[in-house]
Amino acid sequence: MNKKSKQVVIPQSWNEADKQLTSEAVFKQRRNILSLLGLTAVSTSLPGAVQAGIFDLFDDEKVPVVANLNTSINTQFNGKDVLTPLAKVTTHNNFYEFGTAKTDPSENAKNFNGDPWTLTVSGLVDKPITLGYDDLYKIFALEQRNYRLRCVEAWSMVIPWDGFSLATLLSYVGVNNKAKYVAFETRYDPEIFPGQKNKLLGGGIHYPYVEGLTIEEAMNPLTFMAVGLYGNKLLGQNGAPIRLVVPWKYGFKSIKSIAHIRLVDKQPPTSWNQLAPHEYGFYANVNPQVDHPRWSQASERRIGPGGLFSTKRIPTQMFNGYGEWVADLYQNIDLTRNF
Ligand SMILES: Nc1nc2c(c(=O)[nH]1)N[C@H]1C(S)=C(S)[C@@H](COP(=O)(O)O)O[C@H]1N2
Ligand SMILES: [Mo]
Repeated sequence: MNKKSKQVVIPQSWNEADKQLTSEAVFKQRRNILSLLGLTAVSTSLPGAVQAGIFDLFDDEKVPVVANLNTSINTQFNGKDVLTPLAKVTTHNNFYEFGTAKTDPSENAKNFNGDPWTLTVSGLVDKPITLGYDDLYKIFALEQRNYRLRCVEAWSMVIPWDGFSLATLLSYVGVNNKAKYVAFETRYDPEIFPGQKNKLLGGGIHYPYVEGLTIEEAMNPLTFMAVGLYGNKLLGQNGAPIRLVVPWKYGFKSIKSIAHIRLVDKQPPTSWNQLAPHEYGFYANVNPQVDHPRWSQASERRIGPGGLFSTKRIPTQMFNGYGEWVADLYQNIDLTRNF
């Protein structure tokens, strides 16, 4: 694909000039692309992210995929943010079980799609459950939400996730009132995840990767279990078949490829906190006022079609811009000490 058509097909706000590209030629070109996909018009039955993102799929000359998950758009989260191209969402990843370089997960997860799978939900619940791979897509209605993902390393993306709220799952199993925290654990299987048996590849983390939330955080309507993105099942590198997404916290809280969820009465250990407690706390709320000991958290780079260094830094927002939903949770907490 030549440079010109690339510019044409990628809607983006990081390049103001591209906003002017609304000529008839551009329109015709879009129509041609759509008819190649068997879509003569931008169908309203397609998830919005796919409508907006369908052109992005041509970035890096990736073969486009049409949404196959039965998902409905939650328009509450369709803000002004420009979606990160699928090609970037699936090739710039942190998933240390597959290696620490950003391209390791996409390269090393090629044969991993999460099938077969077992997810257990147990502990202080009324009705513990074990879900199989197929259950993950049918037990609850799927919805699509565009969320900002802010990594503690000061880069960010905007990703249309498909899934259901964690509160829906927790309500389904029934939360015992002794439950104060929710503990999450990634599947432990060194045959699938080479980083779990090779210390260097795995970045020194003690596996399985574990994470946790307070019960109030877990029940917050923003807290999401993703089984897909851009309308398709998650690829291995993004945490197939099911991962957590907590958009107001640094990305490392959004644990991938979850095998166990346990409701507990004590604060559970979390992997990055275990590795470097002075750098990564339990809360890990996005906070431009509390710097990482080794870098500023005041701003970030939003990854665009051109990759990490193609964009200017933008200011980081308190709670990643989700304060209206979550600020209440932290009213009596000193966020400098509880970082
Ligand atoms: N099991 C597991 N989950 C993980 C990680 C990991 O290394 N292992 N990395 C985290 C980090 S640091 C980030 S920023 C996000 C990245 O998600 P993405 O690659 O799908 O964008 O996943 C998080 N979940
Ligand atoms: Mo991260």
